[in-house]
Amino acid sequence: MSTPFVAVLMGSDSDLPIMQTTLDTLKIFGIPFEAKVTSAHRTPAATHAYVKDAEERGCKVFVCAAGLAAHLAGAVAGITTRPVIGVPIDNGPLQGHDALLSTVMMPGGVPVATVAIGKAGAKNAGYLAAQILGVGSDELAAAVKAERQKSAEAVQAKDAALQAKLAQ
Ligand code: RP5
Repeated sequence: MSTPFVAVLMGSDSDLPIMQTTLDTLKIFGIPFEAKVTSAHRTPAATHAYVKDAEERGCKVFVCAAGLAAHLAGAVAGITTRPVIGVPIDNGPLQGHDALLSTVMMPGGVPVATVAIGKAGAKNAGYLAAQILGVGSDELAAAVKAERQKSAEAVQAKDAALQAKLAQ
C-alpha cells in the first residue's frame, strides 16, 4: 500500500526561501512530504510525469508555488484531480500580483485553492494541506485544532504584554 504524502512543487529554487515555510509547517504536523523544483514552462514534460507518478505513489495534496506568470498550480490541476493549493510568489517586479492572478483565475472545473501572496500564503498552504488530510484523520484534525489554540494563546499573551506596558 502507498504511503500518503504531500507534494510541494516550486517553479524554481528561487522560490525555496518562501516555500521553506510550507515545509516547516508540514513538519510541525508530522506530514510526510516530497519537495521538488519543476516548472510548467521550462520542464513541462517532467512536471507532467512527476504529477502522474506522485499520484500513483500516494500523493494526496499538491502544493504548487511559482512567481511571475505562475502557471505551475494551474498546469498541475489540469493533470490531477487531487486538491491543488497554489502559492503566488512575490519575487518579480509586480510584487506577486501577476502570480496571484495567474494562480487564482482558473477556468471552471479545474480549481486551484489559492492562498495569499508570499510567506503567509506558504504557511497557510501547509495548514490547508493539514486540514484537508485531517478530514480523514482524527489525530491530524486534533493537531490542527491544537495549533490554532497555541496561536490564539500567543495573541492573548501579546495583548497581556501590551496592557501591562500601557499600565506602567
Ligand atoms: C517562476 O519564475 C518560478 O516559480 C520563479 O518564481 C520565477 C523566477 O524563476 P528563476 O528565474 O528565479 O529561476 O517560474
